Amino acid sequence: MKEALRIAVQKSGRLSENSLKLIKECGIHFDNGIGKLRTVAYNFPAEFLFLRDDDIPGYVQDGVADLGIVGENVAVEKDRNVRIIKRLGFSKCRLSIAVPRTRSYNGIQDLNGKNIATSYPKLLGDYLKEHHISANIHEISGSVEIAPSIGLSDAVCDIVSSGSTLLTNGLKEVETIFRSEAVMIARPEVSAAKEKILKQLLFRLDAVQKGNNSKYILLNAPQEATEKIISLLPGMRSPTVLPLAMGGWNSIHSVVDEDRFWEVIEQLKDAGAEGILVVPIEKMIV
Ligand code: PRT
Ligand code: ZN
Repeated sequence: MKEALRIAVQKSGRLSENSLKLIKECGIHFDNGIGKLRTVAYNFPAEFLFLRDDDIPGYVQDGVADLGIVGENVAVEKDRNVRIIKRLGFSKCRLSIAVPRTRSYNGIQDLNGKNIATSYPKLLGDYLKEHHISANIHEISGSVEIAPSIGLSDAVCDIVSSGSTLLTNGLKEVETIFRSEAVMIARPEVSAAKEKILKQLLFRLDAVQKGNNSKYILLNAPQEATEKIISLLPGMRSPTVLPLAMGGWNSIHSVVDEDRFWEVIEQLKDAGAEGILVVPIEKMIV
């Protein structure tokens, strides 16, 4: 077989669906039959390994896989010799310290001498050290949130997303120590042939991400408002302006950042834009 990039993705969990979706959006297709541990893409030199997320940084370091998709929290906690080559923007969460809701909390110094249960001893240890706090880290691998109620610890340090797990366990979030999202990690070095494939993959990922972060916008504007409207729309190079069949009006097309979208729409309406259409962009190559 020709050289192929070996990419490790989570077998089943919070990262799986979005990891596979992103790979498909990059135009890479494969058959991932249920229970398969390994599969080869039909139309791109890549093969996929389906693993537990905790194992991925180690496998990437050891060269079993060339790339992997994991939460940044896992990438940093495992402290392996891998590099983060792309932030992927999904599975966002934070790692926080929480204490029982009924306990008063006046600042991080309150954690001195306390027992803190966590599955993230490195991230927590680094944070406590940085803040000159001496606490006992109690490493447990799951159900961290119940540790205070069963008398195992005074506090927890766990992943939070909506906050409902903390709430239902009578805990309150008091310190956010790390913000995470899914990232792509890579071995420090790959062969020249694999580096070439990696470049192609990163190019596709970029196009997908830029497309996802932008909207294509079309609107009608009277001639006298056209200049003002153009000044509100950056566009890839500059907006497209086409005359409408009806005299005195133009159709203006442009690309707008998802983040600035609602703000820009308001300004366009105020400037006299009508019939505004907003269309998703599948891929964007600048
Ligand atoms: O089986 P495997 O080892 O592969 O998976 P896993 O069970 O270890 O991980 P998984 O699938 O739960 O999470 C994978 C990654 O998703 C994590 O490493 C994070 O980067 C990210 N992520 C995003 C989350 C959450 N959101 C999340 N909410 N990981 C875990 N949680 C858990 C958290 O541990 C807590 O129990 O959800 C609960 C909190 O959620 P809220 O919404 O109640 O605050
Ligand atoms: Zn895991």
